[in-house]
Amino acid sequence: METAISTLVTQFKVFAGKDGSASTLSKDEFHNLVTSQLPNYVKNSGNAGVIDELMGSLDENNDGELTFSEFWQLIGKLASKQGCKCDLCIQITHAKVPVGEE
Ligand SMILES: [Ca+2]
Ligand SMILES: [Ca+2]
Repeated sequence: METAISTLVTQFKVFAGKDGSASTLSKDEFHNLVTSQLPNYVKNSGNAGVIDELMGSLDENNDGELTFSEFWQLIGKLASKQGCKCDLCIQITHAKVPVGEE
């Protein structure tokens, strides 16, 4: 379980560290993360604006940046929406945001 979560945290940090604040995702960084890590999500929607909408729905405080806990909601949504029963998704669905990532 800790391995799966730390993989996600690592991925988040790789993308978040590209510009601006290293602990939050800007719109461009979020775009890069989604298109490279979740290509099917974008492809299936058939809508280029889907990433912007998605970012808007996750950005709870509307500051244009996603913190790890804001981003985490997306992972939880994807895991539950797809009803995936792989170990990772089950762990994610039941996991809490790791303390100290805020
Ligand atoms: Ca950043
Ligand atoms: Ca935010």
